[in-house]
Amino acid sequence: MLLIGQYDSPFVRRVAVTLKTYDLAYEHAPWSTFGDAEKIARYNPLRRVPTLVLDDGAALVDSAGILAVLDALVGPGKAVLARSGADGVENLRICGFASGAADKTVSLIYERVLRETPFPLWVDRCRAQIREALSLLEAARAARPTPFLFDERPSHADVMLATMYRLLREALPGEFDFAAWPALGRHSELCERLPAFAEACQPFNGPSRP
Ligand SMILES: N[C@@H](CCC(=O)N[C@@H](CS)C(=O)NCC(=O)O)C(=O)O
Repeated sequence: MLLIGQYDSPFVRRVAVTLKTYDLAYEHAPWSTFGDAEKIARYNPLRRVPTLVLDDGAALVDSAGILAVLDALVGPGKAVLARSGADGVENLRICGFASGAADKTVSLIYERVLRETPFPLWVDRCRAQIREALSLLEAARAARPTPFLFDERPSHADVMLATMYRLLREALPGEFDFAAWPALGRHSELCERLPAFAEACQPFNGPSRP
């Protein structure tokens, strides 16, 4: 398998953490969505990451769909990041809000970096969406007494929470009051200590205006 994209993307990173957790071998092409767009286009006309090229040449896009394929590939016994039943619903709920906050973080980064004069209405909207989603996620994390969200082991929701939080902290450090989200800060520290997170890690290397 070939994973395309840099580890400063929370979406690429969640796929890499899953591949590593499941002991699935892969090659990594750390291509930039802007600088290496034409290389990515050979596999994915959207020129987006993550793109996961399977051994039969099929290219998968969208991290949630990629994780569903990886869970199915290893099977229920080995898909240790997946959850079922009531935990499965909560897992998807938290993944949805955390990946949505990551989407809005990426939008805000592009607005700040790529546009000569950021559009205030869009900046304010993204900031409010991120801040309020993070408050919802802070409450969800604080309400759970276990080391990770559901038990002693990380889930896909734990991974998405932590990869989103790291992007937000690194890319937009002055934009939010991170002290308002202490449970998310502790959660991030716990996840970042896991070997799979440490191996799939790079400092933020955002887009630049051509
Ligand atoms: N919903 C997608 C989001 C992926 C995404 O936003 N990727 C960004 C990098 S973090 C990207 O490819 N940006 C370039 C573009 O959208 O043109 C997923 O979960 O994989």
